[in-house]
Amino acid sequence: MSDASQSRSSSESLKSPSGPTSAEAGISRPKAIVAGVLAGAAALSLGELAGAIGAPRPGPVTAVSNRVVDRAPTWFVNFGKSVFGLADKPALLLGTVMISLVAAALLGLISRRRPTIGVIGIVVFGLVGLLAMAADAQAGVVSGIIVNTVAVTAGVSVLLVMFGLAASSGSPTPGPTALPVEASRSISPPISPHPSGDGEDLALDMPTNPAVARRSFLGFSAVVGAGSVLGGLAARSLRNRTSAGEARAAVQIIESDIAAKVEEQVVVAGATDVASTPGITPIVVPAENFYRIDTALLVPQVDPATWKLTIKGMVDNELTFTYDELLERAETVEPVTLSCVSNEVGGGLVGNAIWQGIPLAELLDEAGVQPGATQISSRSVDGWDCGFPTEAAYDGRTALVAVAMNGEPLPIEHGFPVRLVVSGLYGYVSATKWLSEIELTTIEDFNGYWIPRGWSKAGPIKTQSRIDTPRRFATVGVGSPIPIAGVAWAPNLGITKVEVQVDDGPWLEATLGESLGINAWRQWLVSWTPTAGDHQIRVRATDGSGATQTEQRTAVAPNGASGWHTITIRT
Ligand SMILES: Nc1nc2c(c(=O)[nH]1)N[C@H]1C(S)=C(S)[C@@H](COP(=O)(O)O)O[C@H]1N2
Ligand SMILES: [Mo]
Repeated sequence: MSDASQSRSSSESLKSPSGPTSAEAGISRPKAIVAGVLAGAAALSLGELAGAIGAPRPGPVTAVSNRVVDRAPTWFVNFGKSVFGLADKPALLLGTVMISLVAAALLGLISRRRPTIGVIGIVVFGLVGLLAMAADAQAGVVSGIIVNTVAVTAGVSVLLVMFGLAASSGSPTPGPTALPVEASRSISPPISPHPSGDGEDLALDMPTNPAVARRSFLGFSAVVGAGSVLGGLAARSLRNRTSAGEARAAVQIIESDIAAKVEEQVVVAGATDVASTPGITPIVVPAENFYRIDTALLVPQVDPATWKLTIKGMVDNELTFTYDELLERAETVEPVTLSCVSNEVGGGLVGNAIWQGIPLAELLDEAGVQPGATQISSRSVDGWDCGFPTEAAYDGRTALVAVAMNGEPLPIEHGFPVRLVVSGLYGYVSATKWLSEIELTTIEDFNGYWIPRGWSKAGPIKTQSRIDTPRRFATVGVGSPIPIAGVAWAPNLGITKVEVQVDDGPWLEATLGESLGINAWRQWLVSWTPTAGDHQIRVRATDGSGATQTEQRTAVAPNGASGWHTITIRT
């Protein structure tokens, strides 16, 4: 073992502060960076893959991104939304990957003479991933340990192999004192002894010919790089191969007389002149066109066979319901217009659909709501939550534990298997998708997810109207009448009047489309003959309480935008 002792002493001398050659002894900076990045990429990729196999759970990237969303200051989240809009989720995931890879590059760089630092760094990354997954309602400690062990193992292996190859291939600017063989020993961590008796320094058989080693480094880099990208893509498609999709396809929604009657009303409403206006939004928005808003980076895949809804908190009897029990009782069918508090005046984060389910009050009564339970909080399988006054379940409005949207089982993005729909309340206080829990509490004792993030505790939907056609800045012909048309909504109150004003002209009363009830939006139409020049068109609605929507413009935060939708058109 004279070889081994020699190598030990040589690496000792290289590490000693007195040896000026030690600074040059590590592998080159570019190679250290490449090794770091690829170690990071391999770790992330295999981690995501491990998370996606079996039950699709969040991997480290998703879990860390989730924690970022949870913890980030409001301004950061708002900034992300304003820059990326509805692409904010892919942007966040990509950002997490990019930051991780930059950190991995730095790690490669600082550990270029001491791979042990790199190994420790990767383990620290793994711990961050583990903490993030442990805190994730859909991941948990066990899958966190498995997934991050896989990720760390992959990252460490790639780092060590690449450092070994880089060291054997020598530094690109080899100084007279930095002999490749010494360099290779100096950067290697104390792991299992080499079988050929090359000392404790190298774990793997590295090519000793520098040219061969250089080619191996490049080849290995290409393989790891391509493998990581493929692994990431595979993880994604595994997740998209939705496990809940098959279960959903097998679901049978009750086709009751009520459902048939509503369907008939929809057909009648869709056949009017108002509804036939080109460019107007359909009175019932197909699920695939319905806006989607939630914090879920990974749409929860809920298996309805094991899913349960629990009603707990300030109730006499805690109750649980299976999906089949709820399906059997889901006989109430109601058109309800759902709106996001973030919907700008004239915006598209609003839609009307036919919801089918069980009145919330019916289930609450079985549990027995205790006096003093002033708030109904609800939670989804991924931990998101919200709350609204208990009153809203009992004041006669439509408040459903819903299993179907437009006659079909809830689409996965819209909450399969079960969600809440409460007429007249913005989604962020009421419309929990992937519902798992309803907990009776008090107004004082609970704040939903968005409340500490700067949104109002009470979230009644503001009466609003929107011009769908003509589009803003459209050019229209002079002299022949054109339709001005759109939708207006005041869920739980209904729309009684819509008026349109062109420039400083008189308010023209619109013809209203068929009503699907006070919870549904109403289509409206005005015919107007353009004169030459630019024109401003605005709209305002009056709701069932007789109140006309205010002209005063407010921002979406903290409790919804107000003001009249106004567009400019040209001739
Ligand atoms: N689980 C869960 N449910 C949720 C949310 C969420 O982030 N997570 N967002 C709410 C918000 S803010 C809105 S506006 C509605 C949107 O429902 P939709 O995506 O079906 O249109 O869902 C609500 N339910
Ligand atoms: Mo929302």
